[in-house]
Formats: sequence, C-alpha cells, structure tokens
Amino acid sequence: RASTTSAQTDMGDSSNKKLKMANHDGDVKRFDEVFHQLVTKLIDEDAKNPEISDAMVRFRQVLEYNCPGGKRNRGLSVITSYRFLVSSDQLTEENIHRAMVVGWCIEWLQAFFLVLDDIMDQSQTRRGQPCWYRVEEVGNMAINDACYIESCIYRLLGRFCRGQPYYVDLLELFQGTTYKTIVGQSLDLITSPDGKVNLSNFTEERYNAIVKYKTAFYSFHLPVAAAMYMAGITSKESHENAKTILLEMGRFFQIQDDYLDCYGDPAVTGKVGTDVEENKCSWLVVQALRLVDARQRTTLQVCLFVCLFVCLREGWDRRGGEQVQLAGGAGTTAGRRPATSYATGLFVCLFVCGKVGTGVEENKCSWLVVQALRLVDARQRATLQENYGQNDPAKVAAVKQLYQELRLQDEFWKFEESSYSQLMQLINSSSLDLPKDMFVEFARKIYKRQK
Ligand code: DMA
Ligand code: MG
Ligand code: MG
Ligand code: MG
Repeated sequence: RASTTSAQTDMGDSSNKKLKMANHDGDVKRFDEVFHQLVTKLIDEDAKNPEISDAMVRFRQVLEYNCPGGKRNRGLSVITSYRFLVSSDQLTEENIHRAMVVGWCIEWLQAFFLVLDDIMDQSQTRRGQPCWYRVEEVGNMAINDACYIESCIYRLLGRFCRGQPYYVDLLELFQGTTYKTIVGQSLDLITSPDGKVNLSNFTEERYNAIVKYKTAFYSFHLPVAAAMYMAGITSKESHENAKTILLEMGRFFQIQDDYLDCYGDPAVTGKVGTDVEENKCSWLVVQALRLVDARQRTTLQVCLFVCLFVCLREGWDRRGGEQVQLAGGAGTTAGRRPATSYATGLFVCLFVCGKVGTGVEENKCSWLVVQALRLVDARQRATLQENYGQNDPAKVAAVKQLYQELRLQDEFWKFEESSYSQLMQLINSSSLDLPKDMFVEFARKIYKRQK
C-alpha cells in the first residue's frame, strides 16, 4: 500500500469494493432462505415432544410474525461487514452461513425489543401490520413471546457457533448489548412519564444518552463488532475505533427515526408515530425547545435594550431636570424621578447583557435572566407544555403546528446534510486499520432513508 500511488490505491479500493458488494443481491436472497431453516431448526425438535408441542405451534407463529418483514439492515450488515474484513480464502460457504445466522440473531434481538417497545409505546402498527400485542388473543401473552424470541438467540449461537474461537466474545457481545439497550429503553421511559410533561427534562444531553443506549449499540455497534470477532479481530483499539464511528451513525439513525415518527409516511414506514402522545424525548421536541428558547432570548435582548435606552434617557432627563431646577427654581417632574435610575441603567447593561445569550444553555443563568425569561412572551413554550404528551388528536395537531411554525423539517434537512459530512470525516479519521468502505456502505444504507 505504501509504495502505490494514490490513484492506484483509489482504483484498488473501488474495485475491491465492487468485488465485496457483488454478492449483495445473492446474500439477501440467501439470508431470507436461512430464516426459514432457522425457524424449522428451532421449532421442529421440540415440536416432537408432545408435552410442549402446543407451545411450539404458537412459537412458530410468533417468529414468523415478528422476525421477518423489516429492512434487515442490521442482519445483512453482519454479512457485508464480514466480507469486507476477511480474506477471500476465509469466505467459505460455512463461514458465510454462520455470518447469516449471527445476522439473524441480531434481527431476533430487534424483534424481541420491538414486541416489548410497541407495548410500552402503545403503538398500533409495525412493519405494516398490527403490533403483535394488538393481534386478537395475543395481548399480554406478547410479553412471554418476546422472552421466547430472546431465548432463541442463545440457542442459535450455541447450535451454530459453539466451538468457534469467537464464541465467548459473541455471547458477551450479545449479552452486553442487550443490557445497554435495556438501560436505554429505561432512560427513554423515565424521561416520558405518563401525564407529567416536564419540558426541562428534554435536554440534548439526555437525548444523546437515550439514543446511544436504546438504539446505537444494538443497531450499529453490534453487527460490525460481531463481524469483527468472527473475522478474528480482537484488538481493543480496533473495536474502540469502530465503536466511535458506529455510535455516531446510530445517533443519526435514531434522529431520523424521530423525524419519521412525525413526518414519515406510515404506508412506507409501516408504523404510525406516537412520540407526541407518549411524551417522548424526541429529537423534534428537543429542537423545538432550543428554537423557542432562542426566540425568547432574542425577545429578551430586545426588551433589555429598550429598558437600557429608557433608563439612560431618564438619567439624562434627570440631569437636564436638575439644570432646569437650578436655573428656574421651580420643581420639575424629572427632578422627582428615582435617584437610582441612572445607576440602574448601567447595572442592567453590565450585569444582564453580559449573561443573556450564554447563560441559558449552560444552565448558569442568573436569577435576573430566569425572571426575565419567565416574563417575556412564552407562548410557544406554553403551547408545548399544554399539548405535549396527551392522547388527544387536537393536542397532537397543535404540537405539530408549532413544529411547522418553527420550520423543524428544514432544521432536520440541514442537520442531515451536516451530519453526513461529519460522519464521513469521522470515518476518515477513525477507521485506521479497518476498511473505510465497510462503514461508508453501512452509512449509505441509512442516509436519506424514508423508512
Ligand atoms: C426503539 O425506539 C428502540 C428500541 C430498542 C426498540 P422507538 O420506540 O423510537 O422505535 P419505534 O419508532 O420503531 O417504535
Ligand atoms: Mg416505539
Ligand atoms: Mg420506544
Ligand atoms: Mg420511534
């Protein structure tokens, strides 16, 4: 590599990429076939046991309803990444098949979380069909079905990967990722309590923590880290580098998910959004608050300048008044104005103007700014406070109307552009010994997505 010119390197890279991607369509077809083999494997053995065969009839239905039908990005990424990471002599039928099994294990993990997520988020549809818990005669049984789906992951890993040098790493990776996702879902739920709208909880920091834990680890870090272990890459440094890039990609993905919750077409996304009703700390509401606060701050600044101007004028008038008094002997109204007005003008100028514009975001706002913010026009914030987090179509419409006023769609499009170029920079600076195209390919699948 060091001795080739950059042009040769580019050509090498792009033909290598073409080679790696040439298998994509074949992989997708085969991946879907593997699903049915895995279901048969999981079910058939226990279906022979008359004691539990009734449960197996149900579980086949559970798997067929909940595991396929999605975009399969997470699962397919294991195979794509694996192809990028190993030399061609390692690309045996057996190894590719194992990568597909691990890919399905991630889809299974996703199905497990989604069945429960839809209950917790009171969702109606998923992948274009009723959420599992809403299907007739399922209801709360969906909770146990979700537990069953999760248990399959470890049965599959045991069946297909036991004895491989990476077996324990994979087990720990799946368990660790499950734990992180559970933490993320908990943060998500804690931040969206039923019937208690507390807008001050919707901060950028909290948002970032929620999406990193609930989405980025399992959707982005897990598939690539699994492929890395399978390819024999165990170096801590490589794993850390990959994680840095993948968590950033995951954050971007969940921001898109939040955008699509409001602006996506349910016929395309397969789900109807519930974030406003469910009081979620969504990217949209966090941005709305940021913009509303910025607007309030501008109003406040204008108010303060007017106030300053009036105070200063009063000071001048008072001095003028004194002169009049001295010259004419008679008292004037200017002379009876509070003696402190001139000093107040200066005080307001020095103390407040210095703080406005920085204090609020940094949470270091002075008492004066807090009071002033309370008093200036807070109509938009009040609209959110009154209408967010309630299952009432009129209230949801009021929130969406405010999003419109604040031009949040434009805000998202701007963000999407800048986030993509930042991501590419991060890939360039952090992939080091790992193939850049592996990350670019993953990013390409999600950028500008409609579902
Ligand atoms: C989903 O977050 C996170 C997990 C772990 C399933 P979400 O509720 O925004 O997802 P969706 O919009 O698909 O319901
Ligand atoms: Mg949900
Ligand atoms: Mg959720
Ligand atoms: Mg969502």
